[in-house]
Amino acid sequence: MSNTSNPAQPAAPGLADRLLAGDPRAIARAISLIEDEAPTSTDLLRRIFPHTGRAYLIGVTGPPGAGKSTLVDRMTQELRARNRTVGIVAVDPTSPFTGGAILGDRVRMQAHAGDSGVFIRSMATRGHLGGLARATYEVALVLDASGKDVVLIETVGVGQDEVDIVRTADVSVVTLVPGAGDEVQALKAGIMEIADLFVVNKADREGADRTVASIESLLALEAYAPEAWRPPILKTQATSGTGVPELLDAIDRFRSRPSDDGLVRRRARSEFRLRELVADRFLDHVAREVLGDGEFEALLERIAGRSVDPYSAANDIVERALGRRKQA
Ligand SMILES: Nc1nc2c(ncn2[C@@H]2O[C@H](COP(=O)(O)OP(=O)(O)O)[C@@H](O)[C@H]2O)c(=O)[nH]1
Ligand SMILES: [Mg+2]
Repeated sequence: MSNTSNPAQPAAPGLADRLLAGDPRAIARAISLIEDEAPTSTDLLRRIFPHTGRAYLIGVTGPPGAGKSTLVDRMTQELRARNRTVGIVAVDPTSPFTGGAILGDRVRMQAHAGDSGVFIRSMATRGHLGGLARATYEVALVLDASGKDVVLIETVGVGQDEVDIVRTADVSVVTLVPGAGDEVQALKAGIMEIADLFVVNKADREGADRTVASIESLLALEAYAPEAWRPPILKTQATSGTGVPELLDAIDRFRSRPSDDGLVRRRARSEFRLRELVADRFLDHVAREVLGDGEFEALLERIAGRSVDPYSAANDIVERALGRRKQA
């Protein structure tokens, strides 16, 4: 079902060590193993996990064309100027298909080529059986283990995948552009709950202040405790870099906010991943050892036809997996 189901296959000798030493080729190899859901990737992740947790994960999300890639590039420049190393994961469904995004990414990669303090990787959005959010998180772990101080995760939109990806990060930056008033309304539900900071990019364009105002009016509806973090709204112009230092300063303030919210978030993330892994492995076990060929599919049919309810079906499967009941 996924790469995590077979922990036995050892990773290539030396790969983890080279990765931990920051070798770019080892980083690239490790990411490929994760993307391919290679059985050895689990062993690799297990080896590197004790060396992770040091990087700060910054999620940058927003609609296509908002300027996220440009912004991430500028943030990277600024972070390098501040002597921090940077890993970038761009999860952009347009990247593999549209020349524009690929070209943009190539230009970006060239801009940082030769700087061993930066590692950039675009992720395909298709074909992740274990889920895109998990693959993204695992790639972030690799970059973390390789010694990057900051990992920037660029992702498009506000679907469930993206919300899960953003939950992976320590801080989420939601990027909007002038004239996005309607968008702000539409994004309300998904985005409001995950945004730690808002960026109104393309501030050189008309209407930036109106967009700021519409985000503010949404924030005004939320009840913030006096000591709670209230998402600031920053105006940037990614093409020139205007506002980017202020954005990074705001992220630093968020990071050092006087609450244990950061720890709570990391715990929640661990819980999410652990539950997911346990569920996956259990389902794998069920598929291999408990259910007969085609039984799962047949069960789905019967549930759809209302001859079985899913609660009884699930109970039955669990009982059988635990060996408490013989197959009917
Ligand atoms: N006018 C203006 N254009 C920008 C700004 N930031 C990005 N762009 C342009 O917006 C387009 C989309 O940018 P991109 O970073 O690829 O957006 P993404 O799809 O969100 O990653 C590009 O043509 C950028 O040059 C900005 O601050 N002002
Ligand atoms: Mg982009």
